[in-house]
Amino acid sequence: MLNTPPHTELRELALRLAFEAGAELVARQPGLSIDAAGVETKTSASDPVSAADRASEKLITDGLTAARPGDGLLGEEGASRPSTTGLTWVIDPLDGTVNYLYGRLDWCVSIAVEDGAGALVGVVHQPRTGLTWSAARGAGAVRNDVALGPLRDVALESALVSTGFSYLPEVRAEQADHLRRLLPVVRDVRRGGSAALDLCSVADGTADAYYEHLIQPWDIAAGSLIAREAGAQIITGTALPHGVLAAAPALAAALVELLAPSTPRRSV
Ligand code: LIP
Repeated sequence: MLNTPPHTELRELALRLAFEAGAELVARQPGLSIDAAGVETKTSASDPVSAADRASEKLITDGLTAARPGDGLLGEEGASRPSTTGLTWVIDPLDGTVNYLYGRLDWCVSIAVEDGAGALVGVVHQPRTGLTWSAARGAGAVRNDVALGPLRDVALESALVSTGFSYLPEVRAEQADHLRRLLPVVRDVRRGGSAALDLCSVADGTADAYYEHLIQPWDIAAGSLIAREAGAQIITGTALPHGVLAAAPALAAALVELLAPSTPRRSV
């Protein structure tokens, strides 16, 4: 059995580094914009990355390496290291990149650590609002130290549903088909631009559900644990191929039935 430190030590490390990275991002944000020099694109013309993303990831991975050199790393901006301890850190150094580059407040730092059974600890920190969500597997979820859950399990017609869209144009056309089916039967839809914050909105009740197709593991690693520990069912895999859905159980079942039939296929 690997000598895994108690949740508290891992959670405190993730919180410390999320706050440090958040401060770095806040300091850099005024000098950046979506069309600033140095902002590049990744998977498509609408998928930006900046020096701020990379600086945040370096700050986090340097801190993790100093504290826990044997742990694995998986980061959105390229961090990758196999684990010798059974633990791997999954990092989105800036989730909500487009929002960040437009000078908006709705972006965050997302850090999770996983073992063989999935996420063990998750932290999502939104510097511009001072909100921080965190959870440890089996130990519940909090937002700024206030315990989260249980969730309202509302019917479809009363559900406020968050979602997001791929950066790939061909996938977006298919995702629009989902929206066409969803809009007439739910209370309303929100598109926030950060999967991590969307998952935390389910955890704290500021949304009833979140789903998205073709999302990346670093976008959802921490937020999925936080939502689950607040009482949400997290559906991925065969029930929702290439996607993730978080909601209270009955609502989750109703949404999967509505969404699963036509699932966007990965772009070839
Ligand atoms: C974002 C996700 C969001 C998705 C966006 C984008 P990024 O991640 O958090 O849910 O809809 O298209 O992928 O690019 O800001 O790290």
